[in-house]
Amino acid sequence: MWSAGCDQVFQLERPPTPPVSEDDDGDGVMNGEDPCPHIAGESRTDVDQDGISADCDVDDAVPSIGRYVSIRGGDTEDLVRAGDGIYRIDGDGILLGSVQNMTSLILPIDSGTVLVDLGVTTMDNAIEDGEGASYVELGVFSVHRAFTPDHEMRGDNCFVGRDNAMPEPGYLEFNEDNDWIPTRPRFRGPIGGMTGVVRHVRTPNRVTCRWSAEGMEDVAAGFDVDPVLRATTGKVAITTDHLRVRLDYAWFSYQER
Ligand SMILES: [Ca+2]
Ligand SMILES: [Ca+2]
Ligand SMILES: [Ca+2]
Ligand SMILES: [Ca+2]
Repeated sequence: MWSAGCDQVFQLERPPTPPVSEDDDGDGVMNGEDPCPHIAGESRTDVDQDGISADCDVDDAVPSIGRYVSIRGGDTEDLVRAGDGIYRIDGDGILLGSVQNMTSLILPIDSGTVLVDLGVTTMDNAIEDGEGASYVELGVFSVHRAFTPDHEMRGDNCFVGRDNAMPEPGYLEFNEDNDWIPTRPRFRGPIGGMTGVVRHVRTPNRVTCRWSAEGMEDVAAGFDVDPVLRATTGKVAITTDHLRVRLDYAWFSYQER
């Protein structure tokens, strides 16, 4: 276990990078050849011939870049780690976040057209662990130009969270360029121990987010991007707030500016 600032310890614990010759989704196609390395049995539709199938391409009409981070043994590859949370290797994945603070993984790209799929299991959290937080959240941010430690300039984002004060405590929350959007679908179910996939898509016209968890119906919503913000580009980030998640993989599909 280590905290930000103990990079050296983390490096020592890091095993060799998993080869592209592994088959993480078990569909018989090795990661390096797989048009969606995290989705088994995806469609083979690939209109723009960029090697990314339509099922995980941010735009299958325009060539995109696909980047798969298989977080085996805690390896986050080129994702930048930030915040006070704990990163701990847990089997093949990484435990990201802490119940006290906010933790982030940041992909420093310059794009306004981004798809992010995260394979996660929610673990310890400040609500169920009695740490006194009123909510816990897992967030995916895109186009946030700064992502400063004080949480300014967060850009477009969605959160999968839980607020126990509400009758349906689970929620999706959206913010456009850091401004709260009233759309906030709610759902039942625990926040701890859930295994699922967060999909966040940001195009110049729309932001959508979907939470697909085992044992419940998918929850999805979105909002149209304000025209004055359409040309905005920036980084992508994954955050946890008062919550620890086991992160198994991250898939990014995006277009360079
Ligand atoms: Ca595969
Ligand atoms: Ca696949
Ligand atoms: Ca494609
Ligand atoms: Ca594409």
